[in-house]
Amino acid sequence: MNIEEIRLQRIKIPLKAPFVTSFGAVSEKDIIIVRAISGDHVGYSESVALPYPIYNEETTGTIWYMLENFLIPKLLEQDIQHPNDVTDLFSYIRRNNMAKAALEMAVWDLYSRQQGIPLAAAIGGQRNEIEVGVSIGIENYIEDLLKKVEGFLEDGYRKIKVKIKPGWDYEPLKAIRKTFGYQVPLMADANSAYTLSDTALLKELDQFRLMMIEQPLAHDDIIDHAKLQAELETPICLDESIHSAEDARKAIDLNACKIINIKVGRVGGITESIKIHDLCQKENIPVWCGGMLEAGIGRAHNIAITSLSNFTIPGDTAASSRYFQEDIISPEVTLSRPGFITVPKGPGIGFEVREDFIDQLTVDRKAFTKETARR
Ligand code: OSB
Ligand code: MG
Repeated sequence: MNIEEIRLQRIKIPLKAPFVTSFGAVSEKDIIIVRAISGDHVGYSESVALPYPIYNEETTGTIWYMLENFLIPKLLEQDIQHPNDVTDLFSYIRRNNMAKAALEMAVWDLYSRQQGIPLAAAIGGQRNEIEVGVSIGIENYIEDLLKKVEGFLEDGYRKIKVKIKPGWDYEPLKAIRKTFGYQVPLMADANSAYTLSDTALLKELDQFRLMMIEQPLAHDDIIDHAKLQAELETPICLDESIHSAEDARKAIDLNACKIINIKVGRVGGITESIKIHDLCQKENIPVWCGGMLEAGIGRAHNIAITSLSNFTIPGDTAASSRYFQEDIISPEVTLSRPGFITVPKGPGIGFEVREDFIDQLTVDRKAFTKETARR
């Protein structure tokens, strides 16, 4: 692939409103834009970690450190033939999946641009448009939540996901069902806020006939989720617990979940995401694409991965305007019709990157070549 240079550019971009979950609030995205350069071609990605280690152990700062000290030197050390090779190159490094993915995704974008085809086509995606939902954070008042649900339903979003935590679970879900009925595709995401001792309460939620409950138990658990799934009618979807195809295999084997949320960053890249996708397809486990409040470049990658055939449940990839005043790509991501986003037809991620706007948001940058990367 002849990758000559990797450039990192760290930007901060405020969210329109703080996003609140059971693990804390985020009011600004802190992102590393990665460019993989070969001749006239540039592949782009963005890091998806939060600024603090509250969703997983990584942060934007740890990603920069891993990229600079280990991942970029390793990648530039030899020439790779195909983006699939990146996963093997990085396999000697434990975890740090979001750091690995940040580089691997840029290589995949570069590869598809070198081939002159859309990223979606390069990974085997079939869809021309993807079906999407929206994730709503924890609100202070049920009235505020209902207003948001109403607005997103008007936009046509095909799945409403609400964040829950102890004390904000039964009542908000009941209010949504009472106000909008049982036809609304509704799910809850607990981000690990419960334990098996909450089983009785979680069983109470069965009455709301949720599409699924996402990650009710510990971020590193599979076993207790299997115990809980045996007690619940509501399907469990795992997010935080799945870091690899091997994790997915074990979770499916133990009946710890009936659905899996794939986040490319969390599992270390596009190649591993495809592996999980294919395994789940074989095992009749539907998947959907999760989100990390991505700006446009990450959002474009999410659109591409969702074009794969077993992404049969609407993902969390909402329009840019749901998160940001202005996005770093052009055009920004919009719904092409209610509840759907068109998969772009241009090469790579298929959106123009707004270099000027990214420069305005920049707080740090560094370039690496074969010569300068080696320590
Ligand atoms: O658990 O899916 C999650 C955001 C940040 C960290 C974790 C999660 C989320 C979301 C929002 O639910 C998804 C999105 O809209 O990007
Ligand atoms: Mg989640």
